[in-house]
Amino acid sequence: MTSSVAVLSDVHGNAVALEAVLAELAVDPPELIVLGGDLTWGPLPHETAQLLQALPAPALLVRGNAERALFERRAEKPRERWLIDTHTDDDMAFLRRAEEGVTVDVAGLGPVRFCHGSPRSDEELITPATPEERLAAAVAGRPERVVVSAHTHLQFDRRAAGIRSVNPGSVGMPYAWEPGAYWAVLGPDVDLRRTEYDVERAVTAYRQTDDPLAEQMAEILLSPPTPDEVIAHAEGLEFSG
Ligand SMILES: [Mn+2]
Repeated sequence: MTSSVAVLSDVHGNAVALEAVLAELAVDPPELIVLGGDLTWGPLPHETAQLLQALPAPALLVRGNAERALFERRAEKPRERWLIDTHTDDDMAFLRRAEEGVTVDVAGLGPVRFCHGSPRSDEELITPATPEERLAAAVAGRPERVVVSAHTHLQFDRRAAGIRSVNPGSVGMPYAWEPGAYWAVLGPDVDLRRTEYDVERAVTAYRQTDDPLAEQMAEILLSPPTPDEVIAHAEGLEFSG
């Protein structure tokens, strides 16, 4: 039984945001950290991977669609080539610890399943508006009654389809009204967190990289899509990729 689990997902290479969350975690370390995937796929991949290798608690890694793309070394676009080239061998060795999903028995919550998109796909888009029927299909066969997903960059805590569907939001690329790094602590309840950090510093750091998408990533940080826009888009697609 684990008393407290910090969940950090979708860092997307924003080492500045991650640093702020880790500073908060260092003050009051959880028993365990679960990293929910899409960690280094962004403008500061190596800096992000280095921070993740010095966490203040033991960590389990869930594989996101971005880690899968790195492992497959798919490089059809300049951005993909840049990301593959920018990860060091050590960065890749760390990411290769990632599992498709992990289950942790959390005090007050019972067995919790952590996944990236949904238990059945790292590209499934689960939002607070996902119809109960699709949510039930997405978790079919899983015994856990609490399912923590990521991937949509939306923070929520919802009871539906006989489960508690939780998303900690995104540390480095949130789709939210308020700027900041979004994450969560589980045990004994679900505590959704937001940590303020210097977004301008992240934007400046992005613009100093050779990331072909640096400017777009900076613009998303400065004016992200609204949650309503993201929900409408995601529910239209159901699966990304
Ligand atoms: Mn993803």
